Amino acid sequence: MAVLPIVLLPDPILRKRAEPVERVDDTIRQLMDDMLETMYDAPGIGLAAPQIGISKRIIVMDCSDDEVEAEPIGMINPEILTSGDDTCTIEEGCLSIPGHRGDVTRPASIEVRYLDRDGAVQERAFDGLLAICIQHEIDHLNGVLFIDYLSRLKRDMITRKMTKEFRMDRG
Ligand code: GNR
Ligand code: NI
Repeated sequence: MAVLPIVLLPDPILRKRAEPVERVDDTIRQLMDDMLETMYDAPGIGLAAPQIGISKRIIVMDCSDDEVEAEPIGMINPEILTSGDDTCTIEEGCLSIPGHRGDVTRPASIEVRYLDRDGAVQERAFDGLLAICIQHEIDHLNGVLFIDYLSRLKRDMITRKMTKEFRMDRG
């Protein structure tokens, strides 16, 4: 297993639509293990493959609280089948936009179809923080970031700051 570097805004890979996985094999399973290790190391509650520079439709999450045992979930080619009518607003953050947060409103419950790490089709309903996290991660697969839901003023401010930091780090 390996902790991989996390790609930051404004890297253009974060704005690309990721490609579906055609075959779930050991390489994909290894990638999911590395993504989980990277996510736990960060630490974060979710990670999408584009965030480690790989434009494939793979996401991992763990929204269990610190007290209980880890509950890692990995999804390949996830699709939201239905969204509930109730919404939920929480302050989101993103490992690719460190130091910035903002309120985002999303459906509170969703039904998702995906392939698990054995390549088996799963259909499951989710609510609570996990439902929010899955939507945030699926957005990443579509080139969408949480700042896209904020006001233009706030989004532009965050983008400008991240771009400036990127230029400074590059020297
Ligand atoms: O670690 C994360 N926390 C978080 C908090 C609220 C809503 C979504 C998230 S996901 C984020 C990790 C991340 O950037 N995943 O793409
Ligand atoms: Ni994110």
